[in-house]
Amino acid sequence: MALVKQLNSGCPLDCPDLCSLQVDVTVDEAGERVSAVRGTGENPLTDGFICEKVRRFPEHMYGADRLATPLLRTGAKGGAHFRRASWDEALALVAERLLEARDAHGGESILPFNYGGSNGYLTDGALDARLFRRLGASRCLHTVCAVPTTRARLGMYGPMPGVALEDYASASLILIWGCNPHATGIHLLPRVKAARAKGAKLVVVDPRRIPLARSADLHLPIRPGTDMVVALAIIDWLFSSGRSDERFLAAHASGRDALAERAALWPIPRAAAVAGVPAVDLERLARMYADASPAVIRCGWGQERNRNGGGATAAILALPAVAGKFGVRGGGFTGSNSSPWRVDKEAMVREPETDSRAVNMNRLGRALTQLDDPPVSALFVYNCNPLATMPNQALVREGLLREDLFTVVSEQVMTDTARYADVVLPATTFLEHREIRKGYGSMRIYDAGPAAAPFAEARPNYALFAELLDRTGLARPGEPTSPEALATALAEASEHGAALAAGDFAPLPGGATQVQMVDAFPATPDGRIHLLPEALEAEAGGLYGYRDDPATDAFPLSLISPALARQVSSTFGQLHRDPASVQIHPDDAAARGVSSGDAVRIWSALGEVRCLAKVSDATRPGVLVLAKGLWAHHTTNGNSSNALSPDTLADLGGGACFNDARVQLAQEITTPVTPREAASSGG
Ligand SMILES: Nc1nc2c(c(=O)[nH]1)N[C@H]1C(S)=C(S)[C@@H](COP(=O)(O)OP(=O)(O)OC[C@H]3O[C@@H](n4cnc5c(=O)[nH]c(N)nc54)[C@H](O)[C@@H]3O)O[C@H]1N2
Ligand SMILES: Nc1nc2c(c(=O)[nH]1)N[C@H]1C(S)=C(S)[C@@H](COP(=O)(O)OP(=O)(O)OC[C@H]3O[C@@H](n4cnc5c(=O)[nH]c(N)nc54)[C@H](O)[C@@H]3O)O[C@H]1N2
Ligand SMILES: [Mo]
Repeated sequence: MALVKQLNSGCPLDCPDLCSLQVDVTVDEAGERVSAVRGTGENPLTDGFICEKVRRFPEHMYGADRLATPLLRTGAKGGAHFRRASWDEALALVAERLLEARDAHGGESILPFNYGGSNGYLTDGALDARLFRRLGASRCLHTVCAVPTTRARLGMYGPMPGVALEDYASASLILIWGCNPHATGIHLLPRVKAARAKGAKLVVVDPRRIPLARSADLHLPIRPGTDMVVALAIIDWLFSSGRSDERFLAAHASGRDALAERAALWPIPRAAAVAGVPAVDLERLARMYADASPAVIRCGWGQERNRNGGGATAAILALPAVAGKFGVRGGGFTGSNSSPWRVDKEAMVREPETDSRAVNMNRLGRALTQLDDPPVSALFVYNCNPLATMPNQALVREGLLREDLFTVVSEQVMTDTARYADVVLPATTFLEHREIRKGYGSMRIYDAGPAAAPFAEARPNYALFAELLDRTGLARPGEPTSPEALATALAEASEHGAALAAGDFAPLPGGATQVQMVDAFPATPDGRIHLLPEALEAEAGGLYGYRDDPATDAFPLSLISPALARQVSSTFGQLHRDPASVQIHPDDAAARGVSSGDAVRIWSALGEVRCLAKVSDATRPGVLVLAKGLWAHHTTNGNSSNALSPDTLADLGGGACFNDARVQLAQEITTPVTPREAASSGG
């Protein structure tokens, strides 16, 4: 095995940080292969260290589950019996079935289903959009993640950059709210550590004792879905104790009085009772926040995934305006998507958006089983593993089992979703194709060519969709189709095209570490901060209106499903085989006679999960924790936390309610095995 080259690249996986990478490529009898992936200093934020997951990326590329050739279904739906096929045969079939669906039932009978698999510009929302728009397909609304948080942030501040993660080192109070950087964005951690070494205080608002909470000055383990009233109570305290920054509000904000009025419904004792935390702790948080400067809020995603998620995020993002925390390095907020790159993808698509039927992706199960006029007859999944990651898993599975549904899955590995496909098409990874990507925590952008040859017959999405445009007769001469032409079109049309063309981890024009209200300003139409934007008020049917806990006597426990450190959503789940455990508080475990290691079942009206129990006081009483992104092989009955996640929607943006499940848990009843049976079944 000889090392042939070392190349620079960037990680496009769905994570805020955007690591700069160096990749070793070696050659042996199997051909050219990536043998090692490590961090570099090219992106100063990620500064030479990367997560365990991506260091193991060669195992994802060359492991037993990697897809080598196109596959056609031979057995029953979902049985994963396939035969190999040539690209020519597979693409001819897919093109024929897409046209047949359109001609027989109308374009809307086709549903493209995609998300941020790898968050790249060239592999998502480019030629795929051109193809599906020209087919008149239903539109997939990309609501699964960060939509309530984005709606709130844009409505209040417009696309104003967030506090750069590097600048956390300058803060004297860091408030981590609904975010777990140890699992989901590790490059914030050295900055938190640096700030603390200089005496900064750390506060965590999270139902769980996440790793950062162990050393925090204050941890508020609130009930899931109560963030809105917690933030409103702090706002009320700031107003009523004379700690609001009235000069700042008068100069820069609208909606001050309306916000104060809504917050006045939530004095600290009332909010604390609803959130299930001591009122003294909530008041301590309000006081610490008022006293500290620079004070920064890292507002994550955990608080958005419930019925109150949009209003919760809006109330959290109102805090720095009310308390006057902007205008200093290390002061302000960082939201779910903090780098407002203005990149015009339409220049690549070259086909206007249609007004065809919109399908909220959080309701895939309903779309496949309940939509008519026309029903979905062709489903095309790429950059996504919906059976593992979308709510109401039983309904998604029921849909995928429909005999009259033609399902195409373009994938890198044999995922749970791919097992239900009629046609599986092998896709390249980011190290095998060109990709352009921005960070959503890192204020940088990069453009990297392929590091190694594609594995076996895998093809990049841009090649797949260019070929399908040709085969369906929907291609037009002179349009950009190659990655080079797409990249040029993107750079030429974009406001930030120069940075894009510069490629190598170029910073946001204006700098990678802009100070809010000094270098970066609200980018709303009137340049002001809107504390109660009319559009959000209308959409939420009353912003900041708290919707009660949906728990019932039958289903009294909350189930939340946070990220794992070892996976990115479901990506890499094929590399882990150990059984999943649900975390349960000792009080809840004792009431049910459950001990660590016991087999348990968790159920609701939607479904059931069978897995192991882990008794731990890292979660609060009444709250169960079962990770997101699990695969069928991680649980005893093949269901994941999404078998229990409702397909109800958040108050803004049609967002997902993964952290709003209400369930019951009991020991799994297994028929006791008698010693005689055990002896005779041996061997
Ligand atoms: N390793 C890894 N990295 C990732 C990902 C991954 O899956 N794995 N996913 C990427 C993606 S797609 C995203 S969106 C981000 C997500 O990044 P994070 O938001 O950090 O991830 P989560 O684990 O979903 O949620 C964060 C925390 O919210 C808490 N939480 C749950 N419900 C509530 C609530 O009602 N209120 C409050 N205050 N907290 C609550 C959870 O206990 C959890 O600790 O991470 C990205 N990075
Ligand atoms: N219970 C619960 N469920 C959740 C969440 C939660 O908090 N709780 N979080 C939600 C969130 S935040 C998110 S973002 C979603 C993510 O859910 P998904 O969007 O389904 O993301 P992944 O599970 O990472 O799956 C992405 C797939 O795309 C494939 N892929 C990557 N690059 C390419 C490519 O270039 N071409 C093709 N064809 N395929 C590619 C990968 O192999 C992988 O299988 O999960 C959601 N699901
Ligand atoms: Mo996400």
